[in-house]
Amino acid sequence: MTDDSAGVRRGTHTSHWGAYLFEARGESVEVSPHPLDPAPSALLRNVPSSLRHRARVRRPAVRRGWLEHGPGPDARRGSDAFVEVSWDRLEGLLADELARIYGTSGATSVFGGSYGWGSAGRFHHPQSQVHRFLNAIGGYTRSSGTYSFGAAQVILPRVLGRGFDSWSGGTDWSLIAENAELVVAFGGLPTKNMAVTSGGVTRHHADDSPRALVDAGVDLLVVSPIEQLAQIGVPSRRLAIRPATDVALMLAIAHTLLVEKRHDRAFLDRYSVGFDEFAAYVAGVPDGVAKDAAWAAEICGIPADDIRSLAREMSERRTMITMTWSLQRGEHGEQPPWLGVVLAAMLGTLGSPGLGFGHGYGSAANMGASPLAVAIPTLPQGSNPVDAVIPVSRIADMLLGPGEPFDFDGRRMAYPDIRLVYWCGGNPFHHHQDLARLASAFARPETVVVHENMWTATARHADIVIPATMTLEREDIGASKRDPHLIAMHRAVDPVGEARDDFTIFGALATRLGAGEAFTEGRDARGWLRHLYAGFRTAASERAGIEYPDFDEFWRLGYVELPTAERATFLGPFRDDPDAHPLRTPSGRIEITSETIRSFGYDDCGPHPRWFEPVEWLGGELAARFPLHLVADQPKTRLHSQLDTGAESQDSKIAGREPVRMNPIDAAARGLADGDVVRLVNDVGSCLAGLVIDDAVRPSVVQLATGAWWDPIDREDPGSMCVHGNPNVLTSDRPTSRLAQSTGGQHALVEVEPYTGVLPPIRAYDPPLGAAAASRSSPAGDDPLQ
Ligand code: PGD
Repeated sequence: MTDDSAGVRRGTHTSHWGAYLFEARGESVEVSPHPLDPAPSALLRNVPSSLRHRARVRRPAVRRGWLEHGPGPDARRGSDAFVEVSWDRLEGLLADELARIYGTSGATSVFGGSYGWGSAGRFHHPQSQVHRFLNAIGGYTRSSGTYSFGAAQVILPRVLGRGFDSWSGGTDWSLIAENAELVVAFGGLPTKNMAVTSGGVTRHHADDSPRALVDAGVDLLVVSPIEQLAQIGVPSRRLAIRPATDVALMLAIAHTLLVEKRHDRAFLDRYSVGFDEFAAYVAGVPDGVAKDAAWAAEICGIPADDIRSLAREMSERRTMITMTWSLQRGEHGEQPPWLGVVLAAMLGTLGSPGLGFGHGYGSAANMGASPLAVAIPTLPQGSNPVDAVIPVSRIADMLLGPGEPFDFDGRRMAYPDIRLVYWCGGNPFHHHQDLARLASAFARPETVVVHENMWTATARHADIVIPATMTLEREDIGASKRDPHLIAMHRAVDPVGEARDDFTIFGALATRLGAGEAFTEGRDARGWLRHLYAGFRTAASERAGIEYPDFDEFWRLGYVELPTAERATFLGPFRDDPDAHPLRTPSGRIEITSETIRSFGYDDCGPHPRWFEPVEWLGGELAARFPLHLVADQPKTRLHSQLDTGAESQDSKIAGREPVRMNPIDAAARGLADGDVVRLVNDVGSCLAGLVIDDAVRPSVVQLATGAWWDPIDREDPGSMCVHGNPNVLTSDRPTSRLAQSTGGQHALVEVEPYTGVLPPIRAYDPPLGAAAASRSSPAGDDPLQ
């Protein structure tokens, strides 16, 4: 970090989408890729253009209705005006309200699940901060799992044992390149997702990873309704599958392997349990329906001969099966990863270097990267005395149905009665499904508190909005599992308006509530960075024998390198010796049929992988009215909804709307032209979007990424049309199954029609009434109601 005589401040920084250098002159900041990064992400462009955007939350703000009438359920959340208040008044109001709720309703009535990616720094990590704070003042109802891979997080530990999640143990890309002849990529390898990872990427390899496979002579077969690799010039074959039908295809592959005796019986006998019951199901014994190639062809739209040839090819060549997380983000999302494991077991390749199965390739940058030999620093969160937990995507069910029973991974539980919702570093009005329903759920609590950088739809739905700094306005340490650098995140600029760090805010609140020492442990932010770095340095020395420079030197250097451990093979130790390294399943083996899941008695999951017909798919009844399958995937021009305000995201919009891609055949059938503004509609809701005609998208499929900020045309009617293009007004809030209760947000059936009305303005980035006026003219703390 340097400050020159002309007042130019230079330093290093990082984000979920990459490390970078900055140069700050007064209020203006320029960023450039970090020299460590050979292929930096274009998402960096979003940073400087968002820093002083009008959407920033500049001052503490309280919703007018809450201030005037006190806490309580209120349907005006989302459309009400705000009143800006001084920090002192805000802290007083919030501390009193927290004391009241904890005193009258108890810690279980506080929902602090607060899901979201927030920012990349390890100390100012918003979720860690809010959890540590709530633990310090009495605890909270938490959430379990993620929107990224929540179904896999429940099913994989049932099939492969505790400890197997979708972040752990992935086989190294280089081992795949060295060992595989064929990669069958269910969901493909969308490199746009490989530009990001939670905590940051310092050496992007996104396009290179699939290219390196091809260069090594590996054949890539992409199974996806949307072409991906051809667009970046990587040769591959593609099966343009009907969305949400991969399970049928995989079952038919299993059928061919079975009837042609191409499955590895010895492997199955030694390493798995429950194959025979699954095989009987595939053969059609219990239901009279053989899951053969002809059966699957009708469902997934791939010719039966192609399915049979693929099964034969997979059994004859050294095959790696990869699967994106997106496949489990749909109805019955537990089935694809379970079946992926079963197919690799049938091929006898699970646990072989570079072969077998891998989940999450094409979903995040660090999948397939080598693990680190040292642990990265993280902020301890303390312990939570409250047991209450919900599956993360059941937030609307919980708020709408206190006391209602629900199932979750074998447990029968009841939703707690939530009085206060506390969110820090997430945007549920981006990430949740059926946003109109979510809005009605957010009307129920007595108080909603949100820390935000920006006036997102979530901030608008709060009663108390706390302006949080963005990372360039504070110091931190950036690091991610499986990324080879620890980055000093220098401060570039002073905070916008009166924004404060989440840590400072929580520290002040904790002090008012008598838990200041428990929360801060007597350290300020810099003290915590020194403390976390010292812990990392000691552990690296003691456990890995690596001597790192002291904090001051690290801070001066801007980064240190992190060594990688031996390249990993998923399930390698288990394959080498299943008795010495049994899986932590009841049988110690791969559970192709799970007696545990059978014992739960669910009719929508188990006891082995199966085809469940979804409600929303092109072969179902609903398709008669809504004949296009919407794939609502991750955006290419931003991370989730973050920095939708930025240049890279804004440049992709069409007439200010999020682009929706459609095959030319479907566009012609509807008389639509490239660049038209169109309306997507179904029974859940409707939105506008800007049309891109693109034959990379399969006929009858449209693709609209998540993350355009929700912008209902009538703020008082959350069910009204979103004028901007947020697909979560169209997705249903149906869980994957009673097992994982995860999100199915990737898919919805829709119709697309021309939009011929006058184009409504985009108001998503305008601060709400009260906040906007005050941020322009009123001095800090000018509170008309004080
Ligand atoms: P982000 O846009 O990353 O989305 O959902 P998530 O809530 O993580 O939200 C992070 C928020 O944190 C932003 O509003 C940002 O301004 C704020 N923030 C950033 N830094 C700070 C900070 O330092 N302090 C505070 N207080 N706030 C900060 C992502 C989720 O969406 C995920 S992970 C997935 S995989 C899901 N994907 C889909 C999908 O495929 N399809 C649909 N339909 N829906 C999805 N939703 C899910």
